Amino acid sequence: MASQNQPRGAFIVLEGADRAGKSTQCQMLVEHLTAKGVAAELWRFPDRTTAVGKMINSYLTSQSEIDDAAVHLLFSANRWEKREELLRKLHAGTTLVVDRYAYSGVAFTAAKGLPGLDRAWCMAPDAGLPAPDAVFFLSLTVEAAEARGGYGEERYEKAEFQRKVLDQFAAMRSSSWRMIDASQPIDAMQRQLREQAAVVVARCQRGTEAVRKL
Ligand code: Z5A
Ligand code: MG
Repeated sequence: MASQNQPRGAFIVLEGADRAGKSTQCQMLVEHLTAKGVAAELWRFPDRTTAVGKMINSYLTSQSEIDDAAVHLLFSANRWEKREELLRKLHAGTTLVVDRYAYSGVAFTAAKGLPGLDRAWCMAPDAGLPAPDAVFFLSLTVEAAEARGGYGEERYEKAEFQRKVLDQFAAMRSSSWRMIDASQPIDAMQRQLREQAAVVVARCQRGTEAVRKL
């Protein structure tokens, strides 16, 4: 394992409201970084390609029912199963731009308001996972998200539930999160992200940053 004093890739997470443009912005950011000569990859959670991810996909698309606690643990397991590869990539110098991470995990389960599944319980299984070097939170109201052609067909894509998810994100928000106003045009958001991502990438390339843990 590389020491903390070696240059490495940056671990950048985009979180935020549904339809805020996370996938659009992640894709654009990776293309931009690559064009600038920065080794960069786009990752997303859930990663629906793994065996665990396939169970999650089946749940999200309502093809299967899974107990709420159990599916929460599956979302977390989906991150744990990618942990080694994630660290290997970072230490090999690849910047990872990640579409959703553990914060979505906590927000979506805690928003269910189920007895015993409070935020502290929801955060526990992710403790020890690599922590991102930066979290960019794309902020958008439910009304604005609905104006973008409405929500999709998946399990959580309903306005009332999305309001609860946004409340959970707000309760988790830390001063280190960078807030991006997602009601702006796509290009304006991307400009902000590029500027802020460049700082994080440069910091990690200097080799002074250890990968922290959640
Ligand atoms: N989940 C969980 O429960 N637990 C976990 O641990 C994790 C996730 C990690 C995965 O959904 C679901 O799993 C999610 C949380 C839960 N459930 N929900 N709901 P996903 O990430 O696969 O969802 P998605 O299909 O990618 O949708 P999204 O993330 O909500 O959308 P987005 O990525 O933020 O937006 P987009 O796809 O880039 O753009 C949406 C539309 O808006 C599209 O037509 C764009 O062209 C348009 N758009 C984008 N930006 C703009 C701007 N700036 N202006 C106007 N229009 C725009
Ligand atoms: Mg998306």
